[in-house]
Amino acid sequence: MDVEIALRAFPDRVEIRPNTMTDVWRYSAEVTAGDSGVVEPIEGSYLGPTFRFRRGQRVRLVFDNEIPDESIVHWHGLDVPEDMDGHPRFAVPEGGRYVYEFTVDNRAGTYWYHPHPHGRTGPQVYAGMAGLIIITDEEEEALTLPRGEFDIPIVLQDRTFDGDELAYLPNGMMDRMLGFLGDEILVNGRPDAAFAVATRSYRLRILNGSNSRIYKLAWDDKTPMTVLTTDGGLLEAPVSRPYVTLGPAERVDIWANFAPNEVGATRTLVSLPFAAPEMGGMMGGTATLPLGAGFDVASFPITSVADSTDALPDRLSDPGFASVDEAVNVNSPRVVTLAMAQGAWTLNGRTFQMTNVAQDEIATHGTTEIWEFHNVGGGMGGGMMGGGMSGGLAHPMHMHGQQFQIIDRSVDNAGRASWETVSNGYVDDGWKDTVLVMPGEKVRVLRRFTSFPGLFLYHCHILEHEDMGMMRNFRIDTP
Ligand SMILES: [Cu+2]
Repeated sequence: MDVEIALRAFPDRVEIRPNTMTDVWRYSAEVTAGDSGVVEPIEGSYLGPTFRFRRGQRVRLVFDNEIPDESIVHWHGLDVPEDMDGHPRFAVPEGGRYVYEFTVDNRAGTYWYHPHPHGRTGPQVYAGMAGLIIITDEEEEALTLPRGEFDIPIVLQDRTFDGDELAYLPNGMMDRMLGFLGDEILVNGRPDAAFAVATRSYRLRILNGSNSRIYKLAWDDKTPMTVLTTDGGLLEAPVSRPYVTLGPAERVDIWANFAPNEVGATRTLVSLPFAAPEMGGMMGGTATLPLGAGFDVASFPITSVADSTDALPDRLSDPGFASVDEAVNVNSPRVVTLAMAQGAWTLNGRTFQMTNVAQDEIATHGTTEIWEFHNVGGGMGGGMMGGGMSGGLAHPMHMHGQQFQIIDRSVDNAGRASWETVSNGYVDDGWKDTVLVMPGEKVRVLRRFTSFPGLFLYHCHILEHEDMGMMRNFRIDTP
């Protein structure tokens, strides 16, 4: 073992808003053997410490659950064996312990960890249980990317306060169906985020750690967004977008260059308005900051002149992509239909069963497949909410295990108007573990099943949808 870490989840009180203490559940970690630099706390935040792993590192994490609820930890985006992946069947009760041992074998990039007990992920993440995993490798170390103080994590979450305390109120069927939307944006667990910067380039590691909110991220001065990574690490080369659409659980690292700015100026990272998918006549739920509203995310006051900067590399990595020709089902993609049925969000009409897989959820180890996520839109069926529903909701689909590639997307006419307000911000050029699927949209992805066999999850990463059962197992069988 290269490094051993004691990881706790426990109730705590922290200062989220100035001069106010708030109850949270959070992670803390301590290196008990090996390089102590692997654990890096985020000062003044309820977020768990950042784990800084190196590809090839062998790690042991001893998780002690000290919250009054069952829990288990999922390493989001990491390719680890089935019993190391935080599947809800391994959840431990309060006072319980789960020992993880795995080799870090992911590409350099930004990943994260969060709880994964069935039915309880939404409230636990909301209460504060989440943290970043930053992986480096040789390929990245050869690049002149901004490092150290010029490499800034930006974890986006929305929260609602009731007095001094966090309010999590998806109690009504409506809020659970829509997904929780907070009325205040927190960055790294704090409101009113401001990062003093110098006139040079920075790497901003952005995680959408929100339960349900989609962001449409842009610079207020219309500087294009320069993207270095997606979920599964460095792109082949930087790409530029007018804005970046980031669904729950998705990550991008942005190359931000403040060299052209004057000291005394401020640039602001904003979320632009977009036409949020609607569900018939019942959009909005109880949210005071509805999905699709615009708001400021973080300001970057330029406070000093830098004596040096890092230039943007032309080329970043060799992604080692698979080819569509490798797929064993080129002409018959495995279709996963995202829809409302009998008052629940479903995958192919099914909801979660702890250990069951259907016949059409079994892949063969050693193969590559095309999966097609089809969000049929359509809103709420079954007459539960009354008739006349149209539209539907966006679903960020996450697959555990190996990262996948996005082959292509298409959208139907009913979904097109809303889709066009976010689709120029998709970054489909790199490895992904979560893909936003808008209403009426079909997304085809290419996924290798060449790593660990066993039982893994795929699910919607709107945590209220996941908790309601918009999650299934798939199984990778050895031939
Ligand atoms: Cu969903």
